[in-house]
Amino acid sequence: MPLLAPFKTSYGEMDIKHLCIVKLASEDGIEGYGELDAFEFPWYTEETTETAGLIIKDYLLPLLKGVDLQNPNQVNTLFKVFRGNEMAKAAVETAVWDMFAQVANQPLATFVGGSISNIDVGVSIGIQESPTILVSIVRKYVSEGYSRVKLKIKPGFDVEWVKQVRAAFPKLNLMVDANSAYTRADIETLKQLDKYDLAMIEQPFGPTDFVNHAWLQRQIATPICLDENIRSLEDAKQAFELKSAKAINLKIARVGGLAEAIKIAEFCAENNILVWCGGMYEAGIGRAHNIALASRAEFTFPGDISASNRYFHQDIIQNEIIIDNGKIATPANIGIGVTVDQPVLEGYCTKREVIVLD
Ligand code: OSB
Ligand code: MG
Repeated sequence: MPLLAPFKTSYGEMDIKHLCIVKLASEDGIEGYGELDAFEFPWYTEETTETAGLIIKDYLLPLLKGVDLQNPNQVNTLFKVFRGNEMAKAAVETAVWDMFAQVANQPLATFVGGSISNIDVGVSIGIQESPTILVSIVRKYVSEGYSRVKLKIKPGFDVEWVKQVRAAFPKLNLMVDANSAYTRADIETLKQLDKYDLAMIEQPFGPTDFVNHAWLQRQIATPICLDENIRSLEDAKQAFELKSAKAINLKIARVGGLAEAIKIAEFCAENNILVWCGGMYEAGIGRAHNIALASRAEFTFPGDISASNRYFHQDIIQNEIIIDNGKIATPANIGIGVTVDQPVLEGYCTKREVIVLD
């Protein structure tokens, strides 16, 4: 799916979102949908659309063969025999959750323990050429109702950009995300960013670096939020023990699915770590899964859950996700609660594979 505008992070620029949609069907006719979050290139984690597709087909789906699932949480346990590949696992696991919610005759949000029917939403804005352009883009999203704004930063595109946005919007719930672009040598820049009343600084250092994040957190007042570092509940516990972060950007796909995500959300709430729902430019199916998770009571900070039209000309679901009065309504229909627009999906489709587990 082409993105409305290229999105630039410290990793690079993206203008097309490669999608892989997983549709599971049971013998008794129940269908569940999951969306793979991996990108074309392995810059956020090691996975790509291609590698995850292969892992799903050759390793994960065979694990479900002949298993009489009683509970969607079993999938997380079954998949633990294989290391990593969290996004591939999540694409399948979330489809199983959709099926079980339908069997329970509940919206997925209710089924996963959610209770918030209108969620606050935030927007993530890519790196812009100049602070002036950035300020005008922020203004557009604020006028659309986004109640929190995240700015992507990298060295050379940071303090001045943040300074000008803060000057234009003194009260805005504002934060930055570096996607691992800084090192200890950048401490002076990071201390400068500490002056702009940011809600948090997301992932300044390397993707497996707990120690240096703790080192930085001791020197700045702004909470550090970890994204890339947190791939499991164990990682969240490690961040807590080492005091590497005060917040976690929780993405279903990065932690291997909804079961692990729920455990992490519970751990964060119990240990006073701010947890919120991140995004990966999902199309409608992944977006619906994110909304279900974010409807749980632990999610008190607006997530990177924007409307369908923030990224796409046309989403793959019939009623696109919209913002109304600054909020997104949790779908009330059973399962993921959105209906896949088959002709639109077909229109984007370049390859289809049918796998029969018998
Ligand atoms: O770091 O949170 C991130 C998108 C792709 C990969 C990593 C990240 C992001 C975003 C966009 O920030 C979030 C969204 O709006 O979906
Ligand atoms: Mg991030």
